[in-house]
Formats: sequence, structure tokens, C-alpha cells
Amino acid sequence: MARKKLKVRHKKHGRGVATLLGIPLDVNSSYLRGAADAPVKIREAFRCEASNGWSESGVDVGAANALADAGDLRVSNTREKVLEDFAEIERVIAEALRAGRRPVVLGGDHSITYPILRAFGPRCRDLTILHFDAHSDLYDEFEGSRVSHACPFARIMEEHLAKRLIQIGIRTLNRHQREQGKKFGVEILQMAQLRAYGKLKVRGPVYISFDMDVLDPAFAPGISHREPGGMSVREAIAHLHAIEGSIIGADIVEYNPAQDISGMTATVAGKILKEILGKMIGG
Ligand SMILES: [Mn+2]
Repeated sequence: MARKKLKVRHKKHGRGVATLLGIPLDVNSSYLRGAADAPVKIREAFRCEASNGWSESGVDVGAANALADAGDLRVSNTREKVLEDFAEIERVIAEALRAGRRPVVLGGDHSITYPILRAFGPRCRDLTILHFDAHSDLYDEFEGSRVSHACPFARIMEEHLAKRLIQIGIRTLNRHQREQGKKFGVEILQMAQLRAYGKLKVRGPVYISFDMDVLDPAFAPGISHREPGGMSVREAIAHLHAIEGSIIGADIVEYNPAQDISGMTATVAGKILKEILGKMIGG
């Protein structure tokens, strides 16, 4: 009986309106700032008339009622008030989930994934996070901060906000991060282990956290930490399309317009957004 109820809940999760929300926060970046300027640029690229609104999977995500847009969240984006900003992020995402929506967040640096998951965690105990990134972001602390963009997945796993964390595209592991990965039972698919389509067929609810630096800087130079040897856009899309499970939320983070060349990376972020929405809306 209990099992039946759980299944119905997943179905409901899977049907909520996909809702864009920009979070212009980059105060927890360790090297370069600039990701706070990303949401507006990603929206522009997503709506750009150079392309049509259809995902490759055959969903018209550009249609009038395909998704909602909650605009950009107001945050202080200062060190002094970062915990207040986090509380606001958690509150707004929780509200969206209560309203039956599926938030698709445009960052911002990767630190925002922690307060986002604080809203998801208690509402969704059997959640799997699929985390696309060059970096595992598992530091216990980084440069004296436990809310650095290098730390969100340590916080998420400490607080048991997800049942499984699957990381893909990783190519920067050091000893500490390997140890953290073991400690938290993280399933790490390093870049050198791709393709890994079969590993992305998971059961139950799924949250996608997509750091733009999972892509090779040749394809996406507009990021703060360029790490060669990454995915092509085609490889990233193929892995996104391989996901099985009910996608109940997503974020796209770490696009840095100040590092971009002629808006190339914004175009890629817009395309990734379109393909994630295609998966969410089309199933
Ligand atoms: Mn990264």
C-alpha cells in the first residue's frame, strides 16, 4: 500500500510545470566572479531567433504554455548576507515545490545547489542527483568557507539530502576529494570512463545539476575554471538524453559571461537548457 502511494507521488512530481528561476549569486566563487550575470544571458540565448524552440527529442519547449518563468530571485550577493541569501533560495524553491512546480534554476555559481537541495531533500527522500561537472565540489571547506562553490555536494551528502549522488565528467580529483567521495558513497564517473549511458538509467526522482565546465573549454570557454579534456556538446546532450527517471528539477550553473567569446557559451547553455526541458516536459 505504502509503495503504491510512493509511485503516485513520483508521477505527480513528473508532471509539474517546469519553471525557470534565475539566481544571480556568485559571491561563493573561489577564483573569478561573473556567474551572477548569467541568467539574463542564458534566457536571451534560449529565446534567440537564430534557432527554433524545439528540443532534439521533439518537444516544442518554446511554445507559449510549455513552461513558466518566475524571473530572477533578489539576493544580496554579499559575503555578509550569504546565509540570508541561502535561506531565501531554500524558501522560494520550497514554495515552488509546494505549488507542484519543477524548478529549473539558472545560476549563479555552484554554491546555490546546496540551498536548492535543502528544499528538495525533505520532500523527496529517494532522490538521485545527476551531477555534470569537471569538479566533484566535495571539499569539506575551501579557502576558509564551507559554503564555497567547491563544497555544495559535501554539505548535501552530510545532510542526507539525496539518496544517490552520481557525478559525471569529473577530471580534477585530488586525494581529499577522492576520500570525500568514498566517505559519502558518491558514484563518480570520471571523464576518462565515458561513455556511461547505462549508468544514468536510475529509478525514481532525479535532479540534474549541470555545471557548464563539464564541457571542454573549446566548446564552452565562458566559465571561470577552464579544465581541458571535457565533454563535447554532443556528448553532454547524449548523456542527458540517456537519463531515465522522473526529472523533478534542475540547475545550470557556472556560466561566466565575462569569460565568454561572442556569446558562444551562452548559446551552448541555451541549448543545454532546451534539451533538459525537452526531457522534463516530454518524459
Ligand atoms: Mn565545475
